[in-house]
Amino acid sequence: MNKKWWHDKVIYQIYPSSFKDSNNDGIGDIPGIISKLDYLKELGVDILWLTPFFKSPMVDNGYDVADYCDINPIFGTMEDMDLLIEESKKRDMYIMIDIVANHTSNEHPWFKEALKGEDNPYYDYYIFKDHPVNEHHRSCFGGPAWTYVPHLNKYYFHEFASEQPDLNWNNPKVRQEMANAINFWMEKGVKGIRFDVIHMIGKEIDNDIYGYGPTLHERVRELNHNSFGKYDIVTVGEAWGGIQDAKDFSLEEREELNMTFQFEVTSSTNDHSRCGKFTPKPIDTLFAKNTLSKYQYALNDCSWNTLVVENHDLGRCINRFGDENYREVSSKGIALMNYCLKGTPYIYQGQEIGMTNIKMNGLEEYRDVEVFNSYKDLVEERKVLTKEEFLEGCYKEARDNNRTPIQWDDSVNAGFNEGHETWIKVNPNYLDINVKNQQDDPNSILSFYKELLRIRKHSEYSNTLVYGKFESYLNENKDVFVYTREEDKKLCVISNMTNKVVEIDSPFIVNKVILSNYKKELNSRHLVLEPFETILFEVVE
Ligand code: ISL
Ligand code: CA
Repeated sequence: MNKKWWHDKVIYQIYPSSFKDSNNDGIGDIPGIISKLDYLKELGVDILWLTPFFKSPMVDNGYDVADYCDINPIFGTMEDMDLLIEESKKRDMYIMIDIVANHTSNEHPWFKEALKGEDNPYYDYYIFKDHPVNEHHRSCFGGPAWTYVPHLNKYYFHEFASEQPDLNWNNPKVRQEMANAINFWMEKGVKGIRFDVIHMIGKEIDNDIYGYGPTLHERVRELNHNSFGKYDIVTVGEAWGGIQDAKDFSLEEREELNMTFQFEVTSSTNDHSRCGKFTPKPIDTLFAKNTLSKYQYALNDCSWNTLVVENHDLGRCINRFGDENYREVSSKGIALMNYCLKGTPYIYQGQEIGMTNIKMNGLEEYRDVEVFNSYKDLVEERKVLTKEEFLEGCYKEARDNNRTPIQWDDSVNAGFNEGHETWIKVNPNYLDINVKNQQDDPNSILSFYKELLRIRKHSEYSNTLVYGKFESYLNENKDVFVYTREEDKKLCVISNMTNKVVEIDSPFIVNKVILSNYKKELNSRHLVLEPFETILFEVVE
């Protein structure tokens, strides 16, 4: 595996509408992001992944794109974006965009043209049929995946909301349009791309194949060759697959992407035999640690991992892997356990101050199309969940948990704006949990993140943490994750992943502690670990 400029970089995910509102219209914006670049620099992150900021009616908060080369006016202007790219670069930071290649908005001019009829050149940009190929195939947000267009007497396919028609990737013009859009951003100096549901662009609709269709890898490679592959950027695919899929996307010689997200651990808290994320279950720590190990071993020498515990679609990591009663230690422990693994750390906005899920007062306070479509589907139509069960599921897993405004300080609206309306509720716990509180406190979660990133990037341990070989220990222990990283130095992480006190015999004497979420004097193999206690130390025996 050849070394790359991005191997030691840390990626920070920004959800623009919830980051910082500069003009008090209730929605975060690009000038708001620019105003926080110094904060991000100080945190120690390098690449800013912005979820879609393109022109969009915002049915799915920007994942319904109406123009890939224009800015949504609620976020600002193209000049603002150029300034963001430039100001980031001045601080040695780079922008990663989020390309939604599988579908567009129904308000995209291509779809509006397509609706004019079979003779229109854009008709073939989408997937129209006389009848649904499989009328039981359900959209990812609940409800049918085929929508009838009366004036055409046809159905069109949409894997997500009906306002997100799927593109027809078998049409070479669609492939060229997407390459052109990417090249537009490459020329602007963007240095990264996250590809939304990229595993779906090889679908073979007539044979009822959606994810990982037969043409997938050929399509991704072609896109690489026609656009981003000509630039020295970093790419990550959102692809819901297993190890072989991760390799197929990311082995260097395949000339596709650099890495993919793995969701086996985060989605393991959804009961798929019932209603998925709306019927959550507690984390199985043995499964979690062994799955993380599995990906580490599989991609160790040949490819690259992503280290992710939160994003804009998942609940907060404290509520999934940690415990709100142990908010500070669990937040720090999860970070240390996860970001000392081999791969690229991804931090989701607000994670660095330990933001938590939000208790909404009923359905009205939610904003996500997935909540409303799933409610209609699961509660009203199929009646498989009661309203109470559904709301309980939302508290644990709804995407809006991660979309509440960033809590900057303890002023009205948490400093997200100057006290005007906000598009989504501010979590009332902002009085306790906010950036300002934590900035000057050396023991805060924020300070812990800064220290962790400093060690990872600018210390005598950096090379080991970036390139060191992974090995796991105590694989049968269901509570404690133990692993080493080795390359010139040997480092070990011991992480109690539970809210209980657990005793273990460590494979190595713990004495040269580098970072830990408890302040303790240690000098032994036998350890009595506090809830979520996590230790990074150098093995010197
Ligand atoms: O959160 C999910 C639904 O329960 C996921 O399955 C999600 O839909 C899936 O990860 C795809 O996500 C991406 O594409 C969606 C968009 O809504 C998500 O925000 C995005 O991350 C459609 O573009
Ligand atoms: Ca605004």
